[in-house]
Amino acid sequence: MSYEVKHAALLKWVHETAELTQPDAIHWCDGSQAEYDQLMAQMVEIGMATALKKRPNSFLFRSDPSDVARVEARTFISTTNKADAGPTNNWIAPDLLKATMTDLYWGCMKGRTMYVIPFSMGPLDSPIAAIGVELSDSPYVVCNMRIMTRMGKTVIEKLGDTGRFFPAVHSIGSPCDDTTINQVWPCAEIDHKYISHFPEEGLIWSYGSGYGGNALLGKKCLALRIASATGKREGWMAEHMLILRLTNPAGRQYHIAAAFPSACGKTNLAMITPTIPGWKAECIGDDIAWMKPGPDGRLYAINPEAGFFGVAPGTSYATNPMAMETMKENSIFTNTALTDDGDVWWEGIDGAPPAHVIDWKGRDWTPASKDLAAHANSRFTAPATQCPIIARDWENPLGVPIDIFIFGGRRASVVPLVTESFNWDHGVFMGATAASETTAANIGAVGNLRRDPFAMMPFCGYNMGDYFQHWFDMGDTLGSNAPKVFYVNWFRKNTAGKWLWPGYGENSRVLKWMCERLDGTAGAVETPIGFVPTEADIDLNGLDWPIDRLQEVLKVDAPAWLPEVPDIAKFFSQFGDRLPARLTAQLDALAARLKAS
Ligand code: GTP
Ligand code: SPV
Ligand code: MN
Repeated sequence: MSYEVKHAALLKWVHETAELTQPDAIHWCDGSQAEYDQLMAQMVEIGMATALKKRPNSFLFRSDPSDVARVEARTFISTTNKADAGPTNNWIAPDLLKATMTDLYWGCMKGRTMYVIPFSMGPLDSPIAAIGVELSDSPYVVCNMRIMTRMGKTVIEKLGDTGRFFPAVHSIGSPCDDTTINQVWPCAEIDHKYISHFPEEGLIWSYGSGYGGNALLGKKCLALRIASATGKREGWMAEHMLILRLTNPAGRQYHIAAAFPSACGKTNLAMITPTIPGWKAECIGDDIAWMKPGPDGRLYAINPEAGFFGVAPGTSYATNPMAMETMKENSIFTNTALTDDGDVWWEGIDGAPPAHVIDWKGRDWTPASKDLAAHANSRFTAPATQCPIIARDWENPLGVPIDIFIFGGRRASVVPLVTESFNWDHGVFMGATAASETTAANIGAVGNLRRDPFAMMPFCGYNMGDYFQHWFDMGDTLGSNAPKVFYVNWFRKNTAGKWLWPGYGENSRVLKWMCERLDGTAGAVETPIGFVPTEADIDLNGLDWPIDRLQEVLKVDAPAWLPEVPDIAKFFSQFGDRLPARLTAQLDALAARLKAS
């Protein structure tokens, strides 16, 4: 141990967990570069990581082919009463879940090292930040946590003798023995994976997976599931949102927080390179926002993370140049392909496909191969500080005041490019009824349309009906300071299956319209679903795109919207008496407007 730990409760918990899991050694992480380098060298040595010749201090990992994404079906919100987890979460009673997992944890770290990973979500000096300690038997997790959070010795110092921390236990669920010693990515089979949350005690237990949100417990487990439940109790919000600052040519700043489901465009919007001259974007966060009302009555947001764990496929200098620059060095790549000259490659990256790569399963791949070279949920882990457009004050402990909320999703049909809500209640209704096609960010079917309210379906740590009410309560608290709410769909397609909107940097045209709506300088038409711009209201200067597609992407097709009403009613019905009456009123009003149109 390179530092002294005086926190009795922390020491007790670490030693109890070690007695249960039986690791060969305990390593208290200091968060230093030397520690990171040494762990990476060990992982290269055993064949788990490949050093990338083309990118300084960067490494490629290939996971087990079964362990490639979050596992929603194995994610649990364990509250005393089932109703408090709500109909959209998996629930097991705390006693039973703990008994089951204690059996699994017994001896599960034999032959391995247990790493103690102290981390802070949010800048250490922020009043909004929270400290967690993750115990993990995965050195890959340690290295990722060092990029994604503020990790190590400084956190222990901040905790002192008695500081509050959220305990989080993680095991890949595979002791090191004769049968597993040669596995580069050991993990448990799907039925033995458990991503468990005990929001009443602020406790996280994860078992069986080494990937992403299942294993980096500061992210989805603490900063969304546990934090959303805490925020409900304490009057603040933890949301699956990017945070971005837009500055117009006159120098006026707008702060935008946007919630899109997993793999639906947050990282891309967070780092947008606007195509309209004179507009500037700065990134504050790409996945999670913690927001509290400030002394002036406005809503202030911080990014609790310190890095990006972003989707690789589709990322290129053409679509997201700022992400490409961010991951030039000091980055971790997981499940991308490897080129012959020692760089990473994925579908959608710039240039023609190379004649040969090693695919994410470690096999030879050529452009003639039928399979994807990179897994659809392959990711890069990169420090936020390396983003060329990271806001200079992105670590401001007080956060930034949010002007605009955007909800959205991936929908091939029905939903237009952009809609402005009539008012706060209507905005909450838009968030609560958001629907999106499922993506590879979760293990399961891809492309199925499902309701994903506020992009929080997989991340809400309590009853989603109560969460809806929390949104109304926050609006009541904020009053006229509440952000204006919009809904977007970058993903509408025509009958030939072509995108109706170019997306990426061109999304700045939509953001500009939103800012001008805030200022009262842009026009819109009133439709049954909200205010929608006409072609004349959006700045299309210099946009080279077929005009018929632009008309199509803005269209509100009332008959196509009608079936949404019973579908939403059915979705709402599962919440029973936990559904706020204000949402039912919104649904009735939508139905009436559609009928009248
Ligand atoms: P998580 O990290 O899973 O929460 O996802 P995210 O919301 O940050 O998603 P991300 O920005 O990484 O985008 C996922 C995929 O959508 C990538 O393949 C992007 O290239 C693609 N994408 C993002 N924005 C757009 C857009 O405006 N239009 C189109 N057509 N695709 C987009
Ligand atoms: C998501 O799935 O929304 C992610 C990736 O941001 S993971 O960290 O794996 O949850
Ligand atoms: Mn996410």
